[in-house]
Amino acid sequence: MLFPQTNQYRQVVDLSGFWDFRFDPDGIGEAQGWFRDLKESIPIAVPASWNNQFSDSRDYLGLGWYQTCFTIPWDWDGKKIFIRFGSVNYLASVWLNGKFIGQHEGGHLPFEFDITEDVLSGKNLLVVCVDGSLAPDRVPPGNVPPDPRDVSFFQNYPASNFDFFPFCGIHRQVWIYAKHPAGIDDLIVATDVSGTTGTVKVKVMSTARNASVGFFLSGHGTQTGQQSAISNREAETEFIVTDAAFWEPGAPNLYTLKVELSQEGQIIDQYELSIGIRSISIQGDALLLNGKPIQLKGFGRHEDFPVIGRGYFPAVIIKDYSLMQWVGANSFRTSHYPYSEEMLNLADRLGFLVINETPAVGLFFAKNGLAKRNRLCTQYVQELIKRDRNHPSVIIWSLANEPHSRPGVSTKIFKSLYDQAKSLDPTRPVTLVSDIGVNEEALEFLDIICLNRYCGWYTEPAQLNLGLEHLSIELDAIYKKYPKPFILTEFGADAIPGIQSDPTEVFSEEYQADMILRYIQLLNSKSYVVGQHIWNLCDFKTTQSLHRAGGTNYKGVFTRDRRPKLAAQKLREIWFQDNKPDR
Ligand code: BDP
Repeated sequence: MLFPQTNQYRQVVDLSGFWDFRFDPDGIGEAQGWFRDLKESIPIAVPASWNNQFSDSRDYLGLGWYQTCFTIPWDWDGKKIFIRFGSVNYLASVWLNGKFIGQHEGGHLPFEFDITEDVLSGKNLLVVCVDGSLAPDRVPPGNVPPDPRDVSFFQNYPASNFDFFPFCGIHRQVWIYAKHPAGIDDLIVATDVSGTTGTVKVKVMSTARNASVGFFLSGHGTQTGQQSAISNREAETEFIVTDAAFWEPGAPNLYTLKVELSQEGQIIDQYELSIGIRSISIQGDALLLNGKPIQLKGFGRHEDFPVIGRGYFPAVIIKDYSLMQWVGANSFRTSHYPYSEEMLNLADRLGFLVINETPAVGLFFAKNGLAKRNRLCTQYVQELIKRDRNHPSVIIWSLANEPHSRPGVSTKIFKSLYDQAKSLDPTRPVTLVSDIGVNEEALEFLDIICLNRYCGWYTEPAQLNLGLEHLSIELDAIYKKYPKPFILTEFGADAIPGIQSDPTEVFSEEYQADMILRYIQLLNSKSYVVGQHIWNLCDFKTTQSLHRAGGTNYKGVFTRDRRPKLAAQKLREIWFQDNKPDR
């Protein structure tokens, strides 16, 4: 799915701004025809979560109605017109000029509708009903019947089945865009390297008849073009780039790929993409980028900031990259859902490696709702890979985070998601992030082992020596059974800023810093470990429970407003100084 762009042949209009809004706690809006005109509304900012925009809406996760008006530019006559939503959490129903045009389930991934037949030349009325409620048959799930063994310590409100606040609303931009009716529908780029030569394979999809495609690749001394005819709705080409400037952290070289679609000698559409020439592969227990072993140093993160919640906020994206650069990180995981497309565009440009995760967090395998959850997981894998497969920064797909796997049942499900990911994209390793360890049956077929561990925190609390001893034994045992590359995708401790202690004590900045440094020492001593991702880059909002003071997870090495804790300073001393590819 292509990111909208404006050029001579396609135009995008961003509908961000202040929209009209109304909560619908009793679910009466549809019966009362609110989709025809939303009365008694209040203003709301789009994009942003609704939860922190008003004084009384933080925990409201029900229905909310949005409305705005737009006018189509005069020169869009004869074009195909789409409305595209970057992310709406959780379930979006859309009406245009009183007519229902479609629905999309799942936050964090884009969706669009062809509205060519429904737009008016004058003012258009767009109404979106967002359902943010948590349910056991949604992914990620919530309001899951509690396990009777759980003590109140683990109960949370609102009852999400995951450890971040279930923000809801229109989280990313809403765009209308126009292109030629037979324009470019999609574009797939796959690159490979051999010695100093790069290969760039490009496939273009279009319904245009008697059409041809011009492919142009430029950058780093290369300027070359090729032509190919559309047949069976596709055209393909391959560039061989000698002495290519490969893409990698520290040298994120990008080329410009321009694709021009012509009919009867006339250009009817054009699309431009920044691409990086690189390969990613696994050899034994090593992860290779451009044929050379790499070590991931970085974080799990969240799209989370005061007031806007999970809303798209460009300045925070820039700030987070600058914090990651400041400590010397080279990678992150999009825990626990796909991040904005702009975040990935910048990862390409700034040279960050990304483990790209679907929104399947807190998955459980009780029969109730299982078929629906599976269907959603399949949908998310498809939507994610189609959205992000052209990014050089994306090196690994993650199918889920910490599923509550059940032997026999979950393994089959993950095998089919794994096969689906591989058939959509044979070029990247596929994983899932487990907290089960050696008994996670899916480790058998996953390409890379990803594990989350909190030894010295949730287990062996305050006993770091003992925790690290156990961790070391466990990692070796996993490697013995599954000799594959290994990434510790989460480790860390809560540190409340300003709490100091000597000797170290849980919740102090010293304990967090000490734990992180000693984990890194241990991980560096194991040859099969190819990545260390600290949980978390920044403190983030959670639901309320007895182990989340002030509804906040304090495992950030930076505070929620992006100030460094002691751990960030220490990390900079080791990662930033030691920032060369090792092994
Ligand atoms: C892990 C989860 C992560 C939590 C973290 C924690 O993957 O979402 O925030 O624990 O408890 O198990 O801090």
